[in-house]
This record gives sequence, structure tokens and C-alpha cells, in this order.
Amino acid sequence: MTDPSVRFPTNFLWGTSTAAYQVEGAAREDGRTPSIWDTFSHTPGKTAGGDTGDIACDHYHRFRDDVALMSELGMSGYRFSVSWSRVQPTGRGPAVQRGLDFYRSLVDELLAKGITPLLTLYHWDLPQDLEDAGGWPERNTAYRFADYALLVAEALGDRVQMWTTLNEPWCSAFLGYGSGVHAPGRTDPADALRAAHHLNLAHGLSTQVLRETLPASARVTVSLNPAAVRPHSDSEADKDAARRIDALATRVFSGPMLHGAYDEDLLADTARLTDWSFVRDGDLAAIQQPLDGLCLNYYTPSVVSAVLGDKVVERHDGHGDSTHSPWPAADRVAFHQPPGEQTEMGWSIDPSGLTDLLLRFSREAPGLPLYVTENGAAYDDKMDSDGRVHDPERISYLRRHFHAILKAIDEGADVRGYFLWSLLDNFEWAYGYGKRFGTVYVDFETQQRTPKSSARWYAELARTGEIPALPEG
Ligand code: PNW
Repeated sequence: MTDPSVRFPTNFLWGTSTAAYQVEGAAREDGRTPSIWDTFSHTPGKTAGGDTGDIACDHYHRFRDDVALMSELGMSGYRFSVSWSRVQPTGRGPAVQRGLDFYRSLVDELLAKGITPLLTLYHWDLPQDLEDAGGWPERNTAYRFADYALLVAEALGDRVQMWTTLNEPWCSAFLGYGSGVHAPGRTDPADALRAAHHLNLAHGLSTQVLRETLPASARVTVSLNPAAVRPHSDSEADKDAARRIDALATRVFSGPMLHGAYDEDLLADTARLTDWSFVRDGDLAAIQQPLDGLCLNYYTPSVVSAVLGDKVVERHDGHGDSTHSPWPAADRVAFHQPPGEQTEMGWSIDPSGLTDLLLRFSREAPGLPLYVTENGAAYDDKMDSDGRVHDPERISYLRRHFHAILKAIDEGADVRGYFLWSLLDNFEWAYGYGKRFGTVYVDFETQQRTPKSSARWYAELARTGEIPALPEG
């Protein structure tokens, strides 16, 4: 008999993930207008080498080949996002048919190959017009998002079963409006907290719209990137630093979404920045909508300590260079680079964080199916003279994370699928094209796709549902 700890459940979804701005290109085609990421990437100094998503992987024109590639690799799922300004250019008013047609064609292509689409409504590309009207710190943006959700649900609800409202609202709020390393590049900690609340509200309102519009069989989820936080020592002060980061990274979203409340410690920690009066009567009930699954994205843990006295805070939090912290009112917290292996992002490799998060949410939200919607690693991949791309480090990273998922399943977590970040090397936000997360190599001159050895390895895992036991040590 097979050891249960090496076999994934039957019907486990094996997929890859992408996001519209990172792969599509065609930034000015068929009526698409700028999103905050177009504006940001075209602003000098904001992305490495001035890279933009103008062309990216040209997936907008090559999606048929890309879906054929997924099929060749034996994938049963694909997670992609819809570009809001492609289907509703100003973030208001009617939909642009050609924009919707692109996603309809993509979905039909997936379905024809037996690949389950997981559609994300928002992966960070707010229409610039809505940013000009105030962006996520402005309450109206949440209502606009619910209207946009209706347009997409009406167009694709007959063929897409799995829906995600937001991807990683933490990044949208705290990297976009706090540290400013992501679009729109604003740096006001109080605005970041307002943005977080309005993203929560957008999630709740859009979930209600999806329920009213989609067939009863449709499933609605959200993708969070909760922090696997570890205190640097057992001291009370370090444990308190970990508590603060957990509140600001994770509970600020999971609290209202799953439990209908912002935790008291979060409100107290941030009291000198805001009185949270932007939370209106009825908001928390609107945000706490029953969900059909919870999607978690995980790359690396966070190890934190309290900064005592006047010590200068050394930042190793992997969130890019900014003098502004993405952690409002947690400026007395230091992030530590754990010893050991790291990926090209400088993110340390520790799969136990993924086990911990899956178990945490399986306890915190009993009965809610879990999906890993992002996990993966950037490496400095190069094409060999034989035309192949060998990425043994990525295989090793993935293997260890799959064992971490199996461990969580063994201990009771109901994990239903895995979407590797990413199908293709793509536009890695502020890092541009320099960081390759793909399991398929992309030559950005020719747009040629070459599956890396990790793609073949992953295809074999998807085919058998079994993973060899980890070597000792
Ligand atoms: C996620 N951080 O981004 C995104 O959902 C993807 O679009 C992205 O390409 C991928 O992870 C790899 O970076 C993150 O600073 C960006 O903590 C930054 C952070 C986390 C996730």
C-alpha cells in the first residue's frame, strides 16, 4: 500500500497562476486604458530597468499556444486575472465587448482542454481613472468594484465555476499606499489602512453581486497572503512584535472576511494613525460573506523582533527599498533574514510556514476548502547551449513545499488544489523581467516559450498525484 503521506487526494486541482498585467501585454489594444500599473511602470525610477507590462509575455495574442502548453503539461487548473480597464476602461459604465471577448475565448480554450479556470477579478490593476478619483482609500472604489464584478459575472458566469474577488489585498493596500513600492506608489500609512478597509468592503459587496448573478453551483473565494510570522526569540517583546505583524498582515483581512470584526489589538496598535471612523454601520456585515473556499499564497515566512531603545531598524522584509514602511504603526519591529537557503528574491526557504498557515485556517474556518493559489520561486534561469533550461533549485523548492502541503492534509487540512506561481516568466512588478518565477522560460526578445525541467517534473506529479519521499536530512 502507498504511504498516505506521499499521495495527493483524488480530484486535486493541479494548476499554474498568472495575472493580467504580468503576462498579457497589449496594453493599448481593443479599448484598454491605463491602470495604475501602466502609470507606475511608465514613471521613471519605479521599476527595475524601467520595465513595463506593455508587451510582457504577449499572452493576449498567444493565449491559445499558452493553453496548449498547459494541456501538454497535464494541468487541470489555471488561475488568471481579468484586467479591469480592459473590460471597463474608466472603471465606470458599460463593458467593452472586445475586452470581454478575450476572456471568453481564453475560458473556452481552457474548457476545451479540460482545464478548470479560476478567475480572479482583481490582481492589482485599478483603472487609472479610479485612482485619479482617490483610489482604494476612497470608499466609492468599493462600489465601483461591485459594479465591475457584475459585468464580468454576466459575461462569463455561464462558463466559469470558480471565482476569486481579490488577490493579496495586503499588497494593494500596504505596498501600494504605505511603502509605495507598488502602484500607485503612495506613502501614507493612514491611507493604507483606509485602502485595506475599502478592499475588504469591495470583497464583501462583490461577493454578494456574484451570489446574485452566478448559478448556485459557482464557488466564490478570495486569495490572501497571510504572513507566517515567527518571533525571533521567546521574549515577550518579540512575541508581541509577531502579534503586531500578524494583525497588520493577516487579521486585518481575515478578521472582517471570516469573522465580521477587526480585532481590538489591531485597532489599538493603529489608534495613533486613525480612529477607523471610515468603517460605517453595516460594513462588517457586508464584508463577512459565506465563502466556498479560501485561497492562500505563500512564499516565505517572516521572522521579527521588537526594537528596543533607539536602535536603528534594519529592514530585511523583502518588500523592496523604500524609506516608508508597509507596516503602519509597527515601526518598532525589525525583520530578520533567517539563515540558510534563499531564492533570487532574497526570500528564505521554509516550507513549514505553508503547513502552519494551512492548519491555522483549517482550524479558524472549519469546513472551508483551502487552495494554494500561489507558491514558487525566482531563480536566475538561463538557457543552456542545448536549448534546455535546467532549474533543479526550483524543483527542490517545489518538492519541499508539496511535502509541506501533504503534512497539512495529513493533519486534517482540506486542501483541494495548487496553482504554481507562475506558468511563465513574467513582469515581476517593481523587479521587472529580472526575476524569473516561471516553470516555463520566456525569451522576451522572441517570446519563445521553453518548459524548464521543473515543468516536466510538475507535469509528472500532476499525472501521478504522487511525490517521492523526501531524502533524509
Ligand atoms: C505575489 N511581498 O506578489 C503576487 O500575487 C504575484 O503577482 C507576484 O508575482 C508573486 O507574488 C511573486 O512576487 C507578492 O513583498 C509581492 O511580501 C510582494 C510580496 C508578496 C507577494
